[in-house]
Amino acid sequence: RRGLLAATASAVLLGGTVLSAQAQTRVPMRISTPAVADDWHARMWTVFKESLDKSAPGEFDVQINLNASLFKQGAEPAAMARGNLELATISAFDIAKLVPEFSVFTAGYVIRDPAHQQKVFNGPIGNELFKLVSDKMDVTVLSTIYLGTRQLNLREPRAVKTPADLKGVKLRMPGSKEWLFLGEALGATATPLAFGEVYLGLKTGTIDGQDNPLPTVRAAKFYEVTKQLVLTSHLVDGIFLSLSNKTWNALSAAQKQKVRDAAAAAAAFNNENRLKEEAQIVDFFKQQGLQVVTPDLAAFRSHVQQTYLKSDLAKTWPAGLLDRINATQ
Ligand code: KDO
Repeated sequence: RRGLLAATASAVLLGGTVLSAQAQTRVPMRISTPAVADDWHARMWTVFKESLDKSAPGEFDVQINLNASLFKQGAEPAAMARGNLELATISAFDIAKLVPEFSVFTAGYVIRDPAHQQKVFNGPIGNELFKLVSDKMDVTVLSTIYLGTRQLNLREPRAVKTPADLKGVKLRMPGSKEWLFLGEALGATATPLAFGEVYLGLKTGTIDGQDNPLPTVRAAKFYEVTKQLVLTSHLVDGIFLSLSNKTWNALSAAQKQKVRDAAAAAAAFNNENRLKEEAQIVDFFKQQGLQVVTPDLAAFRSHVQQTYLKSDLAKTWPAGLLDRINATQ
C-alpha cells in the first residue's frame, strides 16, 4: 500500500516536471505594436496566434502587447536587435533609419495603390531590399501589411486645394526625420508626436491635424476631435511583419513554415478587411458630421514628387530603383 502511494506521488511529481519542462521550451513570441485594439493590424495578431496554436500546439508562446504598452512606437527594431522582442510590424520609416535605400518607400505618391504595393514587395525588389534589411537590422520580414492610404484629418475645416493651402498648419507626424519630411512636402508645418498622444493633441489643439489611413481614424476615434478629411491619398502605406533573426534562425524548418503560414494568414486578414473597410468608410465619417473634401490631386502629386526628387533622401535611392518601382505592374 505504502509502495503504491509513493509510486502515485512520484508520478504526480514527474507529471509536474514534464509539464513545466514543456512550458519552458515554448518559443517566446513577444509582439509589441502601437496599434489600438480595434484596428485591423492589431486584430491580425490574434489570427497569427490562432494559426500557430493550431498548427503547432504548445510550441510557441505568443504574447500580444497593443497600444505601445511594451515598447514605444519606433523602439521596436532596437528591442528586437537586443533580444527583448521577437516580433513587430516595422514601417518603411523605421527601416529607412538603418537602410537609407528604403527611404524611397517613405516618399509620397510612389506606390500607386495596394495591388502595386503587394507586387513591389512580393517580387524581386522586395527580395533584394529585405535581404539588406536582414543584414543591417537583424530581422526577417515575413509579410507586407497594407496599413492603408494616408489622408489628412484636420481639427477645423479649411479650403485645401493645393499644398500652399496647408501653409502654417501644425500637422502631427510620427517622430522621425523622414516622417517630418513627408509632412513638410505636403506643405504643412510638421510636428512630431507619438501615435498614442494624437487624440489628446487634437482635442486640446496643440496640433491642427494629423494624417493616417481612414480605418485608423475610425479605430483610434480621431473623428471625435476633428471636423474635416482632406483626401490627399499621399501615401499608400505599408508595415512589415518582422521576426528577429535570433529567433528565426533557432527555428526548425517545419517551425519556420508554420510561422510563415501564420504571418501570411495575418496579412491576408488585415489586407482584405482594411481594403473592404476603406471602400465604404467615407459615409461613416459624413454621418459623424465631418466634412470630406478631395483636393487638387495633380497639384499635390507633382509638388510632393518634385520635393522628394530634389531632396537628400533621393540621393540614397539606388540607381534605377524608382524606375523599376514605377515599371512594376
Ligand atoms: C502613426 O503613428 O501615424 C502610424 O500610422 C505610423 C505607422 O508606421 C504605425 O506605427 C501606426 O501609426 C501604428 O501601428 C498605429 O496604428
